[in-house]
Amino acid sequence: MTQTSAYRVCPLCEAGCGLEIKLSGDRVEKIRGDQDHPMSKGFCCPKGIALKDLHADPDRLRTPMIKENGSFREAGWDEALRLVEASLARIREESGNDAVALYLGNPNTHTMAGGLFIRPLIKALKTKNFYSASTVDQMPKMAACGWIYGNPGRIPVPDVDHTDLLVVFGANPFVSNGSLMTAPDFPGRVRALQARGGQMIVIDPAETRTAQAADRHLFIRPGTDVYMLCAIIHVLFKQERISTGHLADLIDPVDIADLKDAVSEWTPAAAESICRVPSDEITRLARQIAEADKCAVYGRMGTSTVRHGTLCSWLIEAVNILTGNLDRQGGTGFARPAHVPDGSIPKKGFTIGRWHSRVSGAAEVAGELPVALMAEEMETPGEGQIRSLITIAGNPVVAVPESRRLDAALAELDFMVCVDYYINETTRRADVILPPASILCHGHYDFFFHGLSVRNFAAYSPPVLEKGPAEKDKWEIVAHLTHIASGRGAAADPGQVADRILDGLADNVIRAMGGPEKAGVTKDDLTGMLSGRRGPERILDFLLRIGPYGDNFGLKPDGINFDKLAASPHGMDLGPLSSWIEKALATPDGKIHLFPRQLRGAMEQLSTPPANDRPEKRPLELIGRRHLRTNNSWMHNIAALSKNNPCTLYVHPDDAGVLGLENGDFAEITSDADRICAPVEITEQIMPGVVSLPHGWGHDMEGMQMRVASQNPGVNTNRITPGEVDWLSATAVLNGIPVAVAKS
Ligand SMILES: Nc1nc2c(c(=O)[nH]1)N[C@H]1C(S)=C(S)[C@@H](COP(=O)(O)OP(=O)(O)OC[C@H]3O[C@@H](n4cnc5c(=O)[nH]c(N)nc54)[C@H](O)[C@@H]3O)O[C@H]1N2
Ligand SMILES: Nc1nc2c(c(=O)[nH]1)N[C@H]1C(S)=C(S)[C@@H](COP(=O)(O)OP(=O)(O)OC[C@H]3O[C@@H](n4cnc5c(=O)[nH]c(N)nc54)[C@H](O)[C@@H]3O)O[C@H]1N2
Ligand code: SF4
Ligand SMILES: [Mo]
Repeated sequence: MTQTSAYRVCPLCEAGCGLEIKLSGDRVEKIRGDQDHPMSKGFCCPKGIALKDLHADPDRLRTPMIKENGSFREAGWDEALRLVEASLARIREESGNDAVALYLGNPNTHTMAGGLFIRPLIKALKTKNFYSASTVDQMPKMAACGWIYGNPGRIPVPDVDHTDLLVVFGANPFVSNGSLMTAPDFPGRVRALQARGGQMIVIDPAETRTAQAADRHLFIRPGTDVYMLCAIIHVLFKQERISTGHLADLIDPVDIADLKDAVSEWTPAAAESICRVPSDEITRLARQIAEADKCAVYGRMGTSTVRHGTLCSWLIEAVNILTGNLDRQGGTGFARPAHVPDGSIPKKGFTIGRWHSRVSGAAEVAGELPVALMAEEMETPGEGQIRSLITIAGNPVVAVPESRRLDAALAELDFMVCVDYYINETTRRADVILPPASILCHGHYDFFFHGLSVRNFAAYSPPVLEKGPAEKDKWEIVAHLTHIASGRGAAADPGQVADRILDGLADNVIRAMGGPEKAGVTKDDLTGMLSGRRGPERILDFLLRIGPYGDNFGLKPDGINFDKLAASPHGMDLGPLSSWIEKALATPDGKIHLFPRQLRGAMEQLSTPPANDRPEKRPLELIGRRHLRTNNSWMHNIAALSKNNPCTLYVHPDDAGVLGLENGDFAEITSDADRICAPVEITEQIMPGVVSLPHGWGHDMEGMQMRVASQNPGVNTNRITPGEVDWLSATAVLNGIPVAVAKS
């Protein structure tokens, strides 16, 4: 049979590597990095290669499943969707719209369905109970950027390819391949930075692969970056190193003065006593940041999912702003994605707390409530109690704190429907599972990550293989759920949801042009010019045409549109990040809000933790870690990835000595939430007083159907994560959990 090559962007992580997929007919022979992809240039990781195995995995669901008498049976789409319709209608009728909750997992951000079709579903559900993986992840950064720049989607990325000094707080891009930063082959980019005389400095309680490649690594006690960042800003002020440069006119001088006051107590010595980073190292780092011609400070999970995650995320932006590195080549900048027209983000600013969670009164942030508090909303009787859950591409039983409690709450729900590939820890609780077609059968465009790219770039990947006649595209399933939620019913045509999205976009454009008469075109004229199949592709064509590089429906013939993008199998390079802060800002006054009023109270309350805040009962602090061959919880069913990928507890030799632990011993790890056991790995790659355990494990729950994963189940670290929340951004504290460790 003749061999062909297809090209596709990998949707597994934010790096978005180009892949070359070798096919014999419709059989996938081999996957490797696409040498001609302008961003990844042939780089890919073992997970991208394993898309072949994911496609072939016999445990991956091919048809909807319905639970009957406690076990799943295969069902047709009509039957499954009708059951969803009847069940949701009954629950909403009896208990109101808030009784139906929605949880969205991480892979939604990696699909066209997630980029375009989720919003109509949320609108149709009319529920306050909307949750996602964002509140166990990046919401602190979104909230901080929302307040500073006016919109939670306006997140600057480090210009890794041009910087002289990259300072990384709490991220491990050598393993995660980058987050809120699309930079495929991050190790290669760092090598290039070092080759041009630049440096990378890493601040992390673990000596990660990123730390090992760094020019300097500073161990820091978990959860204390906020104090170190305050001390860095303290030094910048003290040594008169504030230099906002081209940003000066955009910043209120009062904000600068107030920030100076706010950090006045936080000397490097004061920070050292909490962070355990030597004060002269803090001073030296502050000076280096100030003296570097181009510097980018970047933070991720280790500065988000911690006690003061929102403050940390804000202070990192503040350092970049105060040194004039924001919106500057080699500093940090806003990507300018091809599908987001300039001016389409309203200059409204960002507010939280438009509603509150029923039980704990947590403020809504970017439309979401804290997923760490979802269980209590299920458990607590009364009006608004969650009786039903829809999950799309998520595994909250593994991803979310107090996971046993959440699992028990799921078992009590009246009805649960999951859109997912597997019967896993979460979906085993479902009444109906709706599986999308294989990843290789979907078209792809990175609606989220092109906006977080270290270089402007666009790629559309057509489906590599045709889906089967009885399979559904991801967007079709979400559109069916939207029809169900809006009362149009399970049988309604999913394409209508796509048409309605397009109609809304065209309406907006015509309105912005002063109405059809003034514009000289109608919305039908515009939509009539579109290309691509009905569904996300046509919507993408519309957005590309009105976007910053677009053909403007023919007015700019050199501009791009869907056909041009689709004719570029390796994607289109749209150039380096460039300065466009004035257009990018979405604050009502068009300024940078350096010291947002929403954060002032929290800054005032930032008190020194007591000197001995490690209670005897819980003398160690637990953090997480990622492994190159994992993708949160769901790639452990691929044999090629589950090899050499152990779920062990890292313990420093000093602590192991005190605890009498040896390599391979089983340790009991106890927190205020629960107790779990894991094998010990003694290593100097973790600082004394800190232990680490990866997340995404615990595949031994009854009723799962993931045969490979269940053979090497590991343990779910979130069983011992308490439900602590950083209220400013609704986000869970996942790192720095006080624990006791003992030989089991
Ligand atoms: N291989 C692989 N890649 C992935 C994923 C995966 O599961 N596996 N998941 C993807 C997802 S969903 C995301 S969000 C990204 C995350 O991407 P990253 O944030 O780059 O990945 P993490 O490994 O979580 O890195 C967090 C780092 O913070 C450190 N840390 C913990 N606590 C603290 C602290 O208090 N202060 C400081 N300074 N550091 C701290 C940890 O030791 C760790 O090295 O990765 C993505 N990529
Ligand atoms: N302790 C601790 N907990 C953590 C973290 C940590 O660092 N430490 N990291 C947190 C982070 S950053 C994240 S993002 C969350 C992840 O939390 P989740 O997103 O809830 O969990 P995942 O493990 O990513 O599960 C994704 C699910 O989607 C399914 N799936 C994959 N692709 C698709 C698709 O295209 N469509 C559909 N419908 N389903 C699909 C998979 O089978 C899997 O069931 O975990 C968080 N939890
Ligand atoms: S680094 Fe991320 S995008 Fe690239 S191949 Fe691996 S999983 Fe896919
Ligand atoms: Mo994440």
